[in-house]
Amino acid sequence: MTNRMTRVMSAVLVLGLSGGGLTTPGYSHDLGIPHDDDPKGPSVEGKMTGLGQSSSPRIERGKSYSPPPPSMGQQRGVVHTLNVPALGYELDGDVKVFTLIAQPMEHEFTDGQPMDESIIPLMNRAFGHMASHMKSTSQSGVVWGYNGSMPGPTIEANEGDTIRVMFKNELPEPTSVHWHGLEVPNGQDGAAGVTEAPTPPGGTHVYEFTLYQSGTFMYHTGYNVMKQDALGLGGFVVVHPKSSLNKPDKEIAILMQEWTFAPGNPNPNIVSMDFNWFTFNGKAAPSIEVITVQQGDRVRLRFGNLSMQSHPIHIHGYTWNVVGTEGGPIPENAQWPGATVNVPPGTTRDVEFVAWNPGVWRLHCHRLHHVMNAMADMPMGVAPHGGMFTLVRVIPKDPDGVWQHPAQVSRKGQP
Ligand SMILES: [Cu+2]
Repeated sequence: MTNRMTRVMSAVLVLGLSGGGLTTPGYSHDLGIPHDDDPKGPSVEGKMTGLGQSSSPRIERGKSYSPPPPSMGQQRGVVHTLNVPALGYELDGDVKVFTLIAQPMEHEFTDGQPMDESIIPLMNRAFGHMASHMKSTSQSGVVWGYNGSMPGPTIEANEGDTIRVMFKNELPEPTSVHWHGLEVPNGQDGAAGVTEAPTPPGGTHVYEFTLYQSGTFMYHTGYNVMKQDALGLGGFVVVHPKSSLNKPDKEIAILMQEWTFAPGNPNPNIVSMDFNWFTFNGKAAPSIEVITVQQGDRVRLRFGNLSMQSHPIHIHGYTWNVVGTEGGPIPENAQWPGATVNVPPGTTRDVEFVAWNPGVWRLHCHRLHHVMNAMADMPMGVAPHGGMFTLVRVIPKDPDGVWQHPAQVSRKGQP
């Protein structure tokens, strides 16, 4: 925990315990974080801290949360979820067994430092007055995630697999896991209060079902959804098709969320509908990973939206095909081309393109205030910093090659 974060959290604790200021009910929502100077010692793993297994709304110091399960971070799949780990699994016979633990956590949305722009030629830099604005503000928050990650780690499996998810609730209130877009038996839907009882704090629940679809799906809380989704409880489920035709060379997943922060308050305001922070995979630019591919790669981008608004995601330099939704793959003759794909709330959109065009290209939400974020020290969206913004870097096969549009190449091939 950084000193700055410790100070922020100490302030929250003091205010929370005194019942003043920040702790309006349902807003600062009892997210206690122990101090590093707590007599019981610092918390497990630094980031995995919080309230312990209590349904009491009061802050309890010195409790800590489980470290991530040992299978975490074993990259078994092929999808790269920027800034977010994959969820490993263990096999029980043919069943892929995943462990998912819902927990409060501290999360850094951005450190505000300029992104590594070494990939951009020096002569393209901003200068003078503009350059002084290139640093964005930093922002950390107290959120709810899974296995120490917000959004949760990506679950990846194949069409036809049976998966079992061992779920544990380390939140201070009941929760459940809903499998968004997946055709599961009613009892596995995770709609707590309808198809199952919510899992209480400290409780466990086992989900098990077979995957009959392929595509990009999501998981998110199925209980007290407005609050728990707004605090970050979501992630991807990617199911690969049986067919190995047209397999992409690079697969990237990007989950979109939005937040309301008041200056100096690390607790997202979950009752506000006036969002001022916008994230890809829990990160705001300049802290979102750059997507790096080789020229000629077939690239699939999987977008998911767990926010309250649609996000039209735009790429420079390319026309992609929209090849999938949360309903699975779109038949080839029904796919549509574009350079912007709108991703409405609760949907996923897969796009694909062949990375023929070398260079460094912007990829961002085209609601332009979603690439700015509030409180960012930057001139009104001019600098490439803040919000839903990253770069696609296409490394040329031949750095000295002459730029050619594919139409030129195919024309040349004609008699
Ligand atoms: Cu947007």
